[in-house]
Amino acid sequence: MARVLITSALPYINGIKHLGNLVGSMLPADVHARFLRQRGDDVLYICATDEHGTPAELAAHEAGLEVAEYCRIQYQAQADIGRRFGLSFDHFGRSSSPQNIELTQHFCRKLDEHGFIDERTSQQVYAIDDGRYLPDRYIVGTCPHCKYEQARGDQCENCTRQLDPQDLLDARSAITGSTNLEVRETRHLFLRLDSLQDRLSAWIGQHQDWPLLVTSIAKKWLKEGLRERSITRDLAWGVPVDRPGFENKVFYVWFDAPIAYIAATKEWSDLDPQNRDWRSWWYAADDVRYVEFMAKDNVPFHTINFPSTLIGSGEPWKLVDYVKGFNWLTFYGGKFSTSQRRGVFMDKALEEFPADYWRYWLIANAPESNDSSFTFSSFSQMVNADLADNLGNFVSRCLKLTQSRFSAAVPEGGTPDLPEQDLAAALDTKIAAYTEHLSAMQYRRAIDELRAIWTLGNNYIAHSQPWTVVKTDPDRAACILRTCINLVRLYAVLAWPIIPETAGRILACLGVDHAQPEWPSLPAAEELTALAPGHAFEVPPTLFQKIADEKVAELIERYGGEE
Ligand code: B3M
Ligand code: ZN
Repeated sequence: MARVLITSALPYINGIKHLGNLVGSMLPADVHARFLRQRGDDVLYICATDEHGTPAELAAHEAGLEVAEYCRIQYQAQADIGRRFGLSFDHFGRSSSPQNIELTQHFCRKLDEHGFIDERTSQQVYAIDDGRYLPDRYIVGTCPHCKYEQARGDQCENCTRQLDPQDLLDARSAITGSTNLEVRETRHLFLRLDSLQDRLSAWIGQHQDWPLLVTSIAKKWLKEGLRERSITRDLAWGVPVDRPGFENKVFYVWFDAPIAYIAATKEWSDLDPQNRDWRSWWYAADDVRYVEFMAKDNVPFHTINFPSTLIGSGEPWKLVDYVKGFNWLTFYGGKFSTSQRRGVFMDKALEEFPADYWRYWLIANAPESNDSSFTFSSFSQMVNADLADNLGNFVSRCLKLTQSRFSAAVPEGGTPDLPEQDLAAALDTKIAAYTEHLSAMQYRRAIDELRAIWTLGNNYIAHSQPWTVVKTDPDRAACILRTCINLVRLYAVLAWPIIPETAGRILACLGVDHAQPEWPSLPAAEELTALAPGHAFEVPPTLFQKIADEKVAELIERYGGEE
């Protein structure tokens, strides 16, 4: 039994996440956690809300709430929507927890002890009327190069040039529009990534097995040469910097957010004395395999910054063993956008269709080697063909036919013959491939196999025609249907990581373990006899409703997609 620690990138607190956020981190991590638990591994899946930074402050301000209160409400909303999407976190914590404050300060102290922290004076724009320092991207003005009027203090998005706030013409606060700005001297802490470059390169070099997407980003950073990075900010909201002269400063959100993976594990550990000590997962934890899930924009922070924090501490903290990175999911080829409310968000998604419909489409179309595009017609086609026709019809057909020709129990009679042997042989190959792809976190390939496994059942029943055979040879029909009902069980067990709610419902109707069914380990021929004659079942109501073309048109209208 392996011990596997899984984390997914921490969702920002500023509002409910969209499908792009979900497929790039939490959902695939959940599939991995579920699959490994089914195989009997000791899994700990940790996530949390990322609550610091200027976006949280601004969102709270917009909502007319204190930041802490805003975060409390949004945390509840995100925890709730995660539950409703079937995300099986062992703990969903918060980066604003006391545990994270303590650990973040601890890491800074340790880094300092080992000479990896510099204190330096830098210049920062202060908005006199707003009474606060402004982060570079909250200063807007005219680009000196292309004269674009909405350029930000860190970059002009029109000509893409990198800028300093001082470069902008007619600079103003993006928050209040005030032009009453001045440049002030301010002291900050810098993490000496440059001094850690060699150790990081060596460590990245050991991980040739990671997705190319991930290693290429890390190597690009290393090649350009790491520079020291400021890890403190002049803000009121965040983890306080416990150092004389830093009373009004907090840590940069990207310094404390990854540490919150550890802190959230400590939250989990502190909650229940039954839980294993958090240190056993993170500290000198050589028996743990640690896997991270994230979208590509988060990769530098997880392959450069966070490992630097851990290595530079001089303590034996667990470094990630495998980074699963994702490209972008687009909405009709364009960007999903939280600020512009473009695309489908997790709460609205569940108002339209059950979680499993979304989980299935997203995993089947995970942006692994390329970006992938969400469209309602792709979504409806896949739900209709794969879930409603291929899986759903098979389940209800087998069970209804058995109930009407025999009774609501696995029928007795006949013995498996050539068609059953062929079926079992095909299943053995495909289940092995499916298991392999899930282990390797190759989700598109995994779903291709799962779909093919479902098709095997439909071909089998179409060729064996139990509805005709029953009239002349009831024993043979019983054998076919018994095989089919066992296939139904096998399908639900195999689909459980992807569509847990439906899989659980099917297994409940079959009267077998539906909380966390064990992964099949026997040859298919034996798996197909697991439910013995006489075992009672219930016929579930329709598992998946087909999505009609009119509904697709209506969704496009409402969500602003364009075919
Ligand atoms: N909140 C960014 C994101 O969700 C950030 C991830 C933090 S992971 C430590 O894309
Ligand atoms: Zn420009």
